Amino acid sequence: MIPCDAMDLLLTNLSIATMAGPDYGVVDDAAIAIEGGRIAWLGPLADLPGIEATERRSLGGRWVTPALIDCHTHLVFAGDRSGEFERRLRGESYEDIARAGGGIMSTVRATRRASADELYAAALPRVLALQAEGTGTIEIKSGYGLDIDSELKMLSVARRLGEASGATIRTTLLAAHTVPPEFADDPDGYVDLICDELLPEVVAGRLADAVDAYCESIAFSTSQVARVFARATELGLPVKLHADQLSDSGGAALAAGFGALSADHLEYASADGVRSMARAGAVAVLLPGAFLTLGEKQVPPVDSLRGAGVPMAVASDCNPGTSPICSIRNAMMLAARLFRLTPEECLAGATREAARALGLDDRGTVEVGKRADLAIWEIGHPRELAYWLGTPQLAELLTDGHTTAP
Ligand code: DI6
Ligand code: FE
Repeated sequence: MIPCDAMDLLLTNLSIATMAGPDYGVVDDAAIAIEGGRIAWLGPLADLPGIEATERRSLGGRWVTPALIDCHTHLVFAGDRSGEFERRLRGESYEDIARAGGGIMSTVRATRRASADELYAAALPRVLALQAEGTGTIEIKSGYGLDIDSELKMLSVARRLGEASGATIRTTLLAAHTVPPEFADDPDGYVDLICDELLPEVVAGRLADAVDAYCESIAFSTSQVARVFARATELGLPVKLHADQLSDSGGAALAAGFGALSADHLEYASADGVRSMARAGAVAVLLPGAFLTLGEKQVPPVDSLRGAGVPMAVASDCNPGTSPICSIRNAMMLAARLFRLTPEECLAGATREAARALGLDDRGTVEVGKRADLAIWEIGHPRELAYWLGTPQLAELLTDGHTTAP
């Protein structure tokens, strides 16, 4: 459709990987018109209708993709777990360290002690690092508080990070991350607290956009997760799940049964779990940073997921225990090398499918009507985005049509 109003911004002399069609949805020699923070027109420059624009910019042949989306992070936390990494390198397992009071609980102790301002100051550089490499939308989970006040504190800090940075922050309540020591003898009592007190408060304060849980032998059983998910659903919040990371706990099928937005990790997901996800339209969020850091051997069933038509997202899982990687670009390269995703699947996984994993249908591709969340790159081809490791290639990040980085 040819717009008749004046545009805010007209970008010319660029190539687009729209991610809205096969082969990256490439449009060469293109132009993009932005109006009111939305994409109003795009196509070959030769087809550009006579457009009035407040600002016109030539991008000198650079590539434009949807802004990246990191759909699974735990980047609000305090403390340091590098000592645990050393212990694991010497042979101790993640589960043994967790059972001995380390692991997630180590970060919980530090996060409970930290003030909201301290948490905010520690997390802001992580948000800025993601933005600096082209990320416009970041999901942040709670889960290192594990009591009402500390979980609310984490979610409020996450909301504040969005206001300050210009990134869209989507928050997820992960109170069912591990059983806190106060409930060591009564894990179901902790699940009651989540369902009866915490979830209603979070909903009343509009502090979370979704609810997650950690379904694993060292965390919560499928029946405990089901209680949390039933309550979240009743209160109108979508769910997602840390599923089948260290063992086949039936997590993928459980998530699918609740119509989850996504099931994440999935190294040990069964064939049945994959089929249920395909039927439910749940996204598989793959987290190669955790796989690498834990020295895992079993890769997620990527061929089955692909064959069944399950959309695959890729995320950093930025957290101090299992994925000390504050980079979606690095996660993309690792997904290609370790999980054998194609570079195109990696880029789709950090844009289109990541948007879907967050339930956001207004971004993730470059199409008319979508938000003008665009990353502009110094690259020769979009496959390079899943090829270079730790190499800055971002020229500019636009969110809502405005420059957000560098
Ligand atoms: N995501 C998680 O929530 C757990 N593993 C993962 O990949 C635990 C994170 C942690 O150890 O702090
Ligand atoms: Fe995680």
